[in-house]
This record gives sequence, C-alpha cells and structure tokens, in this order.
Amino acid sequence: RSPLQPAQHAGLPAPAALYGNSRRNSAGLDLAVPEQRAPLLAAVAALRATGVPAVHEAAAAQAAAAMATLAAAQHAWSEQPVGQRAAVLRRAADLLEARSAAYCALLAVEAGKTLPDAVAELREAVDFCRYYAAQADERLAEITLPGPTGERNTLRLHGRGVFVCISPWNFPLAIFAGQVVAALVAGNAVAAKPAEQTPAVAAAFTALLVEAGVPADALALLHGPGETVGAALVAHPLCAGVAFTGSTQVAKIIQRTLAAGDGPIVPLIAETGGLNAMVVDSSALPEQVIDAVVRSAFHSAGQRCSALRLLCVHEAVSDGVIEMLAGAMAELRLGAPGELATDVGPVIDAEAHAHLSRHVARLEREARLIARSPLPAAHAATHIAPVAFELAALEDLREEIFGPVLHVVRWKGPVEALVARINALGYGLTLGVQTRIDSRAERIARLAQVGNVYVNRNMIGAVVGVQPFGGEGRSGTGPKAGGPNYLPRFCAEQTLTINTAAAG
Ligand code: TXE
Repeated sequence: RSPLQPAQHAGLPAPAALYGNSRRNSAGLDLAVPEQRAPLLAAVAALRATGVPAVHEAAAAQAAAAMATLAAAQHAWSEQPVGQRAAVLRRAADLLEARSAAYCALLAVEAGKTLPDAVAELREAVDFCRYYAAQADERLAEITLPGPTGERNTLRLHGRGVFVCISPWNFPLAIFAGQVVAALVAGNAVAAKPAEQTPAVAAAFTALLVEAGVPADALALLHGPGETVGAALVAHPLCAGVAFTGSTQVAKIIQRTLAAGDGPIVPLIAETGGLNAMVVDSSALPEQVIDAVVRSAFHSAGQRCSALRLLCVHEAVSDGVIEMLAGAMAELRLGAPGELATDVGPVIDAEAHAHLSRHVARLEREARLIARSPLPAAHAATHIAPVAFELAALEDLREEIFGPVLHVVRWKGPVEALVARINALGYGLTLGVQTRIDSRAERIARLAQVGNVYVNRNMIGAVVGVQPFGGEGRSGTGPKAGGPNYLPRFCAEQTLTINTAAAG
C-alpha cells in the first residue's frame, strides 16, 4: 500500500449506526445520560470484538518517496484561499463530532483511555479544528502595511513546504490532530508520523481529513518506528519544518538532525515532557489541595505531560495534607478502560509498566511510602497502582516519570527559595499553586520559569483558545498549542513591495 493512501479506518462503525441519523455535538456526549452513554459502550464492545484495525508500516524509503509527492502537491494546496482551507477544518470538526462514539471507542481500546478521558480528548480535537480554522481567517490574512506615496507594501504568510508532524501516544487524537490541522491550514503539505503504540486512531483521522477536503497527495501518514521512519522524514532535504510532541530526549535528536544538514534552516516546534511541581503554602485549603492533587497526579494514569510529579507541601500543613492524600488514594478505583466505574486505567504498554515498576521499586528502597491505591490482582500486569512517596529533597527527582507516581517533599522558609529550586530542575512545563494569598500566587507565577501556572485548581493540559499549552527550557520551544501565536510559526513570510508610480 502506498503511504499516501491511509485507509485503516475501515472497521469503525458508521456514524448512522451509532446515532440514528442525528448529529450531536461532542460537548453533548454526556456519560451520565443513558441514551448518550449507550452508543459509546456499544462502540467499545464492538471494537473489542473486532480488534483495532491493523495498519501498514512504512519503510524509510517510502517516507522519502512520500516527501517528494507531498512537495509536488503543496503549491496547489497553498494556493487555495485561506478561507477554503479553513472550511476544510470546519468540515473535519463536524465529521469528528458526528463520529464521536467511534473515536472515543478507539481511544479507549487502542490507547487505554477511561471514558471521561476519551470524551475530553475527542472534544479537544474538535476544538483544535474549529479554533485553527478561526485563527487562520484572522491571523493568516494578507496585511497591507503603511508606506510612502508611490509604493504599496503587503505582508503575506504562506506555507513553508512539507511540514513533518511527529506525535506521541498519550493524546493520540488531540495532539496528532492539533499539529496536522495547524500545519495544513497554514498552507503546508504534511507528513505525519504517529506514535507506534496508537496508529489506528491517527489512520482514522487522516482518512477523515481527506474526506473533509484535504487533497490526498498533500497529506501522508507514515507508520513505523521513530528511529527509522521519523528520522528519515526529519532528515529529508524537503523537510521544511517539524512539529514534534514527545520526550525531551527525542526533541534533542531531531534538533541535532535539523542542524546537521546542508539544506535550509528549518524550524522546530517542540512540546516535550515536564517535571511538574505543585507548591502548597501554609494558607492552603487541604480539601481543595487533595482534589487537585488526585486529579493532577493520578488521572489518565499520570500519563499527561502536564501531570503533577512533585508535591511541595509547607511543613505547617504537611501532616494534614499527607493524611488526607492517603485517604483519597484508597478510594481510587483501578479498572479496565472503557468502563464507567474506572478512575485509573492501564499504562500504555509492557515497557512503560516495567519502567515504572523499576522506579517504584527504587523508591521503596530509598524513600518513605505514604500510600498506594488498591490494585486488583486481575490488573496487576497492566496497571500501576497510584502511589505516593516522601522524598528527603526535591532534587532527588531529576527526570520525568510518566505514570501515576507522586513524589512529596515538605518545605519551609521563603517560597522564593523553593521556586528557585524547582526552576533549577530545568524543565518548564506546568506549576500548580495552592494558596489563599493572591499576591503570593502572583509572585510565584512571576518567578516560575514554566509555560502554564494553575492556581487553586488541578493541572490539566491544553484548553484550546482558553489555556494554550506548552513549556520552556527542557519542556519545549513554544509557541503554545491552542493559542493565537501557534499558526504563524507554521508559515513563511513574504513582503511584496510594488512601485505603483512606475510607468506602464
Ligand atoms: O515519546 P517519544 P512518547 C511527552 C511526555 C513524554 C512523552 C511520551 O512528557 O515524555 O511525550 O511520549 C517519535 N526521530 N509529551 O513515549 O519516545 C516516536 O515514534 C524522529 C509532552 O511517545 O519521544 C513518536 O511518534 N521521531 C507533551 C514520537 O517521536 C522519533 C504532551 C514521540 O516519541 C524518533 C504529550 C527519532 N529519532 C506527551 N524517536 C507536551 N509537552 O505537550 C522517536 N520518535
């Protein structure tokens, strides 16, 4: 199969079978409402029975061939008026909403998402399509600049060429969709390389984009290992830009590859991991802290780049907070993804399970166990029980741990010194603050070298157009996904200066 013909969406239930013939907004997919829940549960059961559709792995040579095809198609796509490209994204959003249940089922079965997480992710993907469509209308339009008499100056943004989009498994629909539709609406052709663990949802969405009106030769989906297929795309001389979300380590490999070639200077838009802390001061409300901690550290099995890893509790309230945390963790229900009662689902694969188990075993030797959620024997091989350990110093945690493991430290003294130590860890993604003193929250936010600060609430990722998301330092390059500065980074700029006084 040509890598330009992704058709692995076959096998998903048709929308009519799920919703009668009615169209429903994904925002209305409410799990508490039996009529809305039922088609979703049915779609999960059907997909479990058939299995997730298989995909074809691309060879590195196919990746190279795809880049040439894409480059040839890019100009015609880029020549379409921006409003037409934006209309394609709006159609894609409509199609995605109409097939909500099928996509949520894929997220549950292929990526192990709980149903609330699957519904939230679907909504995020829809929002990315609509937001970038609106942003394209607004931010990519031609601008007339002031100039002297006898001269007309115009600034135009246009696609750079072939953008390579490389995405992770933890938001296999929302992150994949966000990158790809942004690059497309900006006028680029796109070579997309989804994570190896979650190819089917990417395949379904790619086919949907073509159905919505993206020319099939302007969008190629290439499955396979990052080290071969991903690396071949990035190293290709026709690569005009890379949007990457994943680990800090791989972002650096890509940065080195881009710097090494003799070709053009190519931009990298990277969103990577975080070692995210929450600062709890002595004025914080323990009930509110616990709710935020449990959601931020353990939901999605801790497999969110925004998730809380390091809870820094002021000594004055630490005993109370730690005791309540242990109580709340005892209540968390581990279970199968796609089931309504599940709070915490499995981790993505056996490799992640082994890696996290080793980390937990080390902490059992070196740190103090605070609490561990009950792990039913049936899930022992697939799930990591949410667990919290107390560390002697926050510097005992140096690398991002991508799972439901919380590290707690007690602090005292000036909060400025604590924030400086958190900054010194070198990541810069999210920070939680729990305090009843507004001026302190403001001060901490100003001192913290992070992309997203959450005060007296849980630490979630992108809320499109509302809380644009992305970090600095080891956490990425910016601009923020779902924010107003995102699309222009996918474009090249040209000024056109015309001497209007010229004869003839
Ligand atoms: O990452 P990997 P994973 C981060 C999160 C965590 C990571 C988890 O913090 O660190 O993502 O995702 C491809 N050349 N975020 O394990 O291994 C690989 O095939 C080119 C941050 O998937 O880095 C996959 O498609 N490509 C976040 C992708 O890179 C290569 C939100 C990511 O893989 C490659 C979500 C290579 N040499 C997760 N090697 C945020 N900040 O927004 C691998 N890949």
